[in-house]
Amino acid sequence: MSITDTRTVGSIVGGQAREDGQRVESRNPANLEEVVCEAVLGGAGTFVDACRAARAAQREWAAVPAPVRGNAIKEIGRLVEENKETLARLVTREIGKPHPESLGEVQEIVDTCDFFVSEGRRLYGMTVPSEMPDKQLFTFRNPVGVAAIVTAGNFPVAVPSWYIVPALLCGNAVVWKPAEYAPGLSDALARLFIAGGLPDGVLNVVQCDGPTAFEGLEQALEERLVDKVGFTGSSPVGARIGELCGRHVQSPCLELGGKNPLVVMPDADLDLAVEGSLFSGFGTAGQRCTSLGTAIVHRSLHDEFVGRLSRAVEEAPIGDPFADVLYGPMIHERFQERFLGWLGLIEGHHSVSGSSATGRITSDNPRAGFVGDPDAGLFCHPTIVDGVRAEDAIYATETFGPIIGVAEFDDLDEALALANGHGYGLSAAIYTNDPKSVFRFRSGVSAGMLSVNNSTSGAEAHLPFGGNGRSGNGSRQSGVWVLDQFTRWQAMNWDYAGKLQKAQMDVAELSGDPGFRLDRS
Ligand code: UN1
Repeated sequence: MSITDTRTVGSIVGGQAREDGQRVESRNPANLEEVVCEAVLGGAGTFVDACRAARAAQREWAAVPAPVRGNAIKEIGRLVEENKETLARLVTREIGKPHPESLGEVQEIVDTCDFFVSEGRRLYGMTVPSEMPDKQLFTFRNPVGVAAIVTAGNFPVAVPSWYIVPALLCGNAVVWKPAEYAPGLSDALARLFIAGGLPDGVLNVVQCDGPTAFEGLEQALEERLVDKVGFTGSSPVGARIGELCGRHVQSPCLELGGKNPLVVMPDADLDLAVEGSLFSGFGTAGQRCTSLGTAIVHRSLHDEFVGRLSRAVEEAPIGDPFADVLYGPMIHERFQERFLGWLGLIEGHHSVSGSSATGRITSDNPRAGFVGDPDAGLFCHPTIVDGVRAEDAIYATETFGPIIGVAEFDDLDEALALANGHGYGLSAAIYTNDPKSVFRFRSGVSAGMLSVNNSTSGAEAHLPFGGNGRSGNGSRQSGVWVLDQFTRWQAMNWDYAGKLQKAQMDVAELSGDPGFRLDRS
């Protein structure tokens, strides 16, 4: 059976399929006639049951030696790699990502598994000298327990793997609530994970909508069934999750929105900056948390930059995500409606360029060179808003979709003020060849991730990923940094002196005159 043979998809709780609940269809956003699968959405009770199943399975999983848990991750990575093309095709069918981007998304899971396989043979603690003789100090990483992971639909398999792979490797059990508009993908990924050798209950999947998951999480936290929450999604929902976790003295891992700046310095390679802006702003139809928000361009290059970028956007093919296009459809109707709402922010505001039309691409509101049938799916025109200033609503609003703003600056301090002023701090880019500008920008920008002469999106899978301010609470995913999300440090001291030694009080003195006395008389 192929991993994509899933006509009806339900939750997986303690290794059992749950097929009771409201039935919804998942449709191909590039061709709404095509039903990708049918999903059964569970209730808050399903979420709580999944947390119970995870709680019951976690201790035994934690007792499996970490290198053996690593072997399961190795097997999962191999299975994902073997199914790369099939899974990538499903990414394109279910959420409309252009096929090369979908392949990249699946590769990100493989890279994540590769990294954490060997982490199973590290998970290093330390041996630390004691201040007393015949005593040794140690640190150990312990699993946190049950991790509840809530993820978004724009990276329906890669971003979940950033949480689930390290969480499992560290000995936690997981309850995953994927985006309800990508159920075929979450089911396929979960089946690959389970086929990799996870015992029942170690990975549970709850297909449900956001408010239901929130209700379930509230109850599960109340019953002390969840020890860590991971959330990727919007800043307002992240704030609510942070509040809820705070009530239970927990700090969640929050990966939230962005309004990512791309600064073009006067010495920039303009072709490179235009190419980077095109990919950052319009790749995945602007539906990445790392998508370009505002290009902040030095006044001396502004007109040339806007002219070249507008031309590049005009000429870019848009449409069928299986064809060679810059971008395909919006992920889901909900994303399209929200995006069309944001377009209200620019009405009558500034000159709009990049395309003669805005809003939905249809046969009545066409785009030249569109690839495929625009009426079949959820396609939107690309929009460039010039003349953005710090006081404009669009400057501080994350507009998840194919739209970017352009602002001008005269000196680097002004560029930095524009890069930071909205309070988001996820990703930023600077185009320059001047090391002084690079390092002044690096230390001045609030973003957690920074590119020099590259786009705001496209983070590699083993560097810390995450943001500050409205973009997150400082938690980081990926690489060794995520281990601090899914383990807790335990300190141990071992005294073999055979008598009680008191820290700070029984500390041995150096014999003789220390010779360093400062005599104040
Ligand atoms: C996201 O949009 O939530 O850096 C994650 C990137 C991707 C991940 C984006 N590797 O654009």
